[in-house]
Formats: sequence, C-alpha cells, structure tokens
Amino acid sequence: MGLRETLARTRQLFSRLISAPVVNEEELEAALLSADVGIQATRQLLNAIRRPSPNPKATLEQEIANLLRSATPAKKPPVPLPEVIMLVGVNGSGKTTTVGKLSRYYADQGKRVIVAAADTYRDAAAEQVGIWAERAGVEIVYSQKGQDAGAVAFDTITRALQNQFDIVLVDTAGRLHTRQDLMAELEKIKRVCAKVKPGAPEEIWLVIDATVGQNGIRQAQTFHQRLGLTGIIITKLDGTARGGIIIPVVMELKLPVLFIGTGEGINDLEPFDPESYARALFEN
Ligand SMILES: Nc1nc2c(ncn2[C@@H]2O[C@H](COP(=O)(O)OP(=O)(O)OP(=O)(O)O)[C@@H](O)[C@H]2O)c(=O)[nH]1
Ligand SMILES: [Mg+2]
Repeated sequence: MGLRETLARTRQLFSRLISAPVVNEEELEAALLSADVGIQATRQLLNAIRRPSPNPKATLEQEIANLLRSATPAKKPPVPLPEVIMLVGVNGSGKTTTVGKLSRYYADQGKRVIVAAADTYRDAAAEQVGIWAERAGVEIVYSQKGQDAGAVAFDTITRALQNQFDIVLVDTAGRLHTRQDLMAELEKIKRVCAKVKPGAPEEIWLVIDATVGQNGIRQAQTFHQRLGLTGIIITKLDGTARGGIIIPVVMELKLPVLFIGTGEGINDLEPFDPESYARALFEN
C-alpha cells in the first residue's frame, strides 16, 4: 500500500479544514489531537499557523517535516559485517512480520540476510518467522520453545560471521515494557550479541503498533531506557486514523522513525521520509 492510501483515514480528519481559505484553529486542534499528534506537538503546530502566512497548509507541512527531521540520524560510519539488527516491542506489535519485510527489503538490495528465531516463548514462533524467511528467500537459525534466546542470537551471529552474511535480523518475543524480568532478558540477548561480535547489536529497533496511540510513547520510553534504542518502526499505519502518532514519538524520544508498515504483505514496508509523510497528511 502506498503512503497516500495508508494515511487515508488520518488525512480525512484534515481534508475539509485544510482546504478552507482560513484555518479554524479550534477545529484544527481537535483534528490534530484525534490523529494522535499529542498535546505538545499540537501546540507547536498551532503556534506556527498563527503567524501570518499565505499558505497555512504549506506552513504546517514545513513545521511537521522540520520536527521529524530533527531526529534524523547522522550517517553512521560503515560497520564490520554482519550488521546485527534486533527487533523488540510489546506483544503483537508486528515484530515478526517486520522481520519478514526487512528480510525482503535487504535481500532486494543484494544483501545476504540471516534471521535469528530468538522468540523462544510463544508456541510456533520459530515456524512463523521461518515462513517469512522462506518467502523472502533468506536463511534462518531455528530454535525450540523454551530455549535460551541469547544462545539463538549467539549461534546466528556466529554463523553469519563464518559465512559472510551482511545482515542479521533478530526476532524477539513480545513483552510488556512493565515486566522487569522480561526486559532483563532483552538486555541479556544484547550482551550476548556483543560477546560474539564487539559492538553488536549495531541497531535495536522498537516496533510500535500505530493503533495503540499515545500508549506507544510510554512503551517506547521504557524500552529506550533499558536498551538504548537506535530507531523506531511504526506498523499498522494502514487503516488507522492515528497516523499523527509519528510526530510525538519522534519529538519525545528524539529517535528517528526508520520504516513504516503499510499492510500485512511482505512488500508493505516503506523507508520513512519526513517530507513525503507531511505532504501525504494534508494532500487533498
Ligand atoms: N495492517 C497491518 N497489519 C500488520 C502490520 N504489521 C503487522 N501486522 C499484523 O499484526 C499481527 C501481529 O503481527 P506479528 O508480526 O506476529 O507481531 P509480533 O510483534 O511478532 O507478535 P508477538 O511475537 O506475539 O509479540 C499480524 O496479524 C500481522 O499481520 C502492518 O503494517 N499493517
Ligand atoms: Mg513475533
């Protein structure tokens, strides 16, 4: 699904408002809050359109793009391969699906990808991510339920080092951010990665379901404190009117949104671009 279609329901909140010659501030405020833009960002955006402007829509787009760009990561120096990317998040946020989509995304760039089936909690979790790996045509290191998740990551990175893989994608079990024991397990997986390859995991991405709204921000703060996240992936933007959630996520966490999930299929993943997003929000 394209970005425009993906944001259709969110855009509906703004369409009538934005095409009016004068923007009604109260209505805009209500629309921004409904889209889950959050109180702080909404205030900032309302301030921006209070300044006289020939084109309030363009001003809003500009302001949003600027806010989002402020967390754009500086180009990192290349890391020794394989680059290890760990996906974390609460239950059902879309981690495993996103591992499948990212596998395809990187494989399409000619990269050699291997998946670590490091969700050892849920029944058939390894089979589920196995189906995605097969669809994407990438390799996988399977696991048994109840096995040590760190050991699975260890084995996968070891194999990746021996066989010159470019990318290791680590699928982890869903967990509530409030469960101290389960959060400690993620820290352990992280430590184990560094034992096989100093500096790994180079990336820890939090997968947030857009439909949970402001709750996603609290989740993200806890994950960030415990693990030191390097980026965010927002899933299920299709079909929700809460597409504004990206703005407070970036503002409050100071972390970049790297990809967005736009559907359930393997190709329904888009690299996130602040300008295109801001434009798609207010397009007629
Ligand atoms: N519409 C839509 N559905 C998605 C997207 N990403 C994931 N899903 C759906 O969300 C549900 C959960 O996805 P999973 O990938 O299993 O989520 P998970 O985080 O691995 O779940 P746990 O391992 O149980 O924590 C599935 O039904 C997916 O099809 C998306 O971008 N859009
Ligand atoms: Mg999963």
